[in-house]
Amino acid sequence: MLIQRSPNGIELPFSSEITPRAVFESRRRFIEQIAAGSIAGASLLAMAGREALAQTGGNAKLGARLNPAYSSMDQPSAYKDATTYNNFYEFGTDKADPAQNAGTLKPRPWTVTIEGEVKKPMTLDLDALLKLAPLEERVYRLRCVEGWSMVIPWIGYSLSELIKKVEPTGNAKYVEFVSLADKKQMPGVGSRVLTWPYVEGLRIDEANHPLALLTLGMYDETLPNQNGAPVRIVLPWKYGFKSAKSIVKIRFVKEQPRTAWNLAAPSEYGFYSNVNPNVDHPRWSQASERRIGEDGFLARKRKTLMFNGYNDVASLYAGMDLKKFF
Ligand SMILES: Nc1nc2c(c(=O)[nH]1)N[C@H]1C(S)=C(S)[C@@H](COP(=O)(O)O)O[C@H]1N2
Ligand SMILES: [Mo]
Repeated sequence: MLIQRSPNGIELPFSSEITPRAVFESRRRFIEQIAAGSIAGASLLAMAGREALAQTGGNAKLGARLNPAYSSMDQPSAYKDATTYNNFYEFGTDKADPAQNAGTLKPRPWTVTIEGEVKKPMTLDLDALLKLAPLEERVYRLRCVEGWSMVIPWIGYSLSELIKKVEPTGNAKYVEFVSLADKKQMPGVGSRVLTWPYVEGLRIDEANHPLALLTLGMYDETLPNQNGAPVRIVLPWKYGFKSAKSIVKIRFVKEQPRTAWNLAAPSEYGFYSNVNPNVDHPRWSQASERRIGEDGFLARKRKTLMFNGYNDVASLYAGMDLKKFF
């Protein structure tokens, strides 16, 4: 491990084990912010000595370039945390279940069928998806409605790249994402916690927002099964459950899709599910959050930000009452 001295003399560990260029670039920007005095001392202390990026899973490398314009300065979560503390109910409801049980998922061969209100419906295999647009690394915060968050360097490209290819018709008002539901590969499918398949949805303008990421990897490797291999979406301004994993179908539709969580508990899970500290979930306050990995003696609750801090998306909801459309 290389130790680099920042402009104000604080020593930061440089992880050279993985994505050296991306790590270097993000740390350099981090250092610039420290120099500018815009990062609090507390977060600096919290990251000191941590080896968040030291260990990855050994999946195929993707060689993506960091997109600094769409990346958080927050310290990325440890790969270990991001891959052992998961929600993926197709593999069980405990946080440790997906890492334990998702070995039966077969992420190759895989196809995604794009259908509905489009001029060019198509079925793409994984290689076609990997080549559809240049892969970018984007360090996004992911906020779960249960009150925890992580910071993950995802790999993919804007979902809008795919949407362009299929040419939606004027009737395409919403986009529906359907996850795989195969009992043979997924021991949790058949349990009564949710209706299967897992379905999520977006309004078409939300789906076209550049932050919406069609995701094929993380930590510069292909996705681990428990994180939704081989392809998922990541919507950093929405609660984590909107980011459907292991997608097999993308449908362009006229009507607002009935999502799995909305069907299970309509009073708890609305369609929009934008991160909003002012609207509490009936069981969990949304005002603050616990960053996974920050549970040492320096642990502190972080204030949850409107749209999870991604204010770029605010114009999508101009004029909407976000307490009503939660
Ligand atoms: N198909 C499917 N997608 C899913 C889920 C799920 O149970 N099934 N859980 C969601 C929830 S609640 C969260 S918080 C995120 C977690 O993503 P991660 O495990 O990669 O952090 O995935 C979301 N996508
Ligand atoms: Mo979640």
